[in-house]
Amino acid sequence: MRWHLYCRVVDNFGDVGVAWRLATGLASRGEDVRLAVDDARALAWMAPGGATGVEICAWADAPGSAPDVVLELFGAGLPDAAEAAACESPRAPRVVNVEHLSAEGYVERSHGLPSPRRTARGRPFTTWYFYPGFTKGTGGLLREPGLIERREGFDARTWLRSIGVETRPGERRVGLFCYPHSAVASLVEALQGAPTLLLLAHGAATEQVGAVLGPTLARGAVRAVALPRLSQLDFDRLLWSCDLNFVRGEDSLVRAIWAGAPFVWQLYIQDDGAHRVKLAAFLDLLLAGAPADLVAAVRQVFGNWNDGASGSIDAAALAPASLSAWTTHVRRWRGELAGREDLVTGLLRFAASNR
Ligand code: TRH
Repeated sequence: MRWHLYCRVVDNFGDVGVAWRLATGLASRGEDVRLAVDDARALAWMAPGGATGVEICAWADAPGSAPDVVLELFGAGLPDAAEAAACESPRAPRVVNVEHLSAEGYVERSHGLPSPRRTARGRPFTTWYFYPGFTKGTGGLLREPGLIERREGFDARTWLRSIGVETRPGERRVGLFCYPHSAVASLVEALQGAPTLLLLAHGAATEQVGAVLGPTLARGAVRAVALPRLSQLDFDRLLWSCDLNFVRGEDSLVRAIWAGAPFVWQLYIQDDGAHRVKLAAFLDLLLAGAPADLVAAVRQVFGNWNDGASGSIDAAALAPASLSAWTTHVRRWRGELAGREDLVTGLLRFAASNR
């Protein structure tokens, strides 16, 4: 099928990051994909080589050949011409709105529902909600075929050396990808209990840890390395290389789950506090069946890390013994999630149905 994807970059890297994973996921299954994006700058470092089968174009470029499926990403709208084609062309495409990821109950209730709309010229057309999610009644999570196997066969030390990072025996590795105003001073303190290499994602993590540690990027048991912007494939490898990952937003959360190591998730802050509800729903799913002491530790770390710069990170939760129990639990949950249908497979089925 021919797919036209439309992505508007509202903020940060998650919008285009998810759009790119979707586009390449579809293309790798033999689909013909055109990705229209209003700001493609991040793709230059996220996907420097592009991908076979994916054409990137500007937001308002004429649609050209008629698509079978139009994907509106995150409810950010469609260009007028794409909307018009959705109801005026003789063979109207199916329009699917791929929404944000959440563990909240509305996701299962809303997934797959139609939404009647009107074009700029008042013509009616229908879009269909497709909600990514963690449970069976949702659209699932992005997971390429063979991903877990590739992760398990991965040699972290060799890869880190290839990007100029030398590891030391007995040193745990912690990845940090976070928003500005994070509790990095408290985190550096909490990590003092064991030799630690802190691997800093380009941007806010590097800036904040640099301000705390100064130019040596070291204090006590903690040393840090500032990384350049990585391609999306290498960003995954970074997560695979760490014993603990701090991630933010949506896409890196999913990738941290597949990495199979403990992770702490920082949510994109919403003015109305909706991110707190979203966090609570996620923790309920993540921690179902976990031992009580682990539940308490993980809830505390996630909660405090989402309190911004004033958050206080509990050293005991990050101690090796706690991380070991945490790893066991995360891997069990990963196995459960990896047993479900992945998002691209579900989307292909959804797009082909009711046509
Ligand atoms: O950048 P984010 O904070 O994006 C956010 C969220 O998606 C949020 O839900 C959305 O509403 C908001 O943007 C507008 O975090 P996220 O989702 O993890 O996206 C980061 C992307 O950047 C991800 O695809 C991985 C990629 N990345 C790289 O490819 N290389 C890098 O070096 C880094 C640091 C990130």
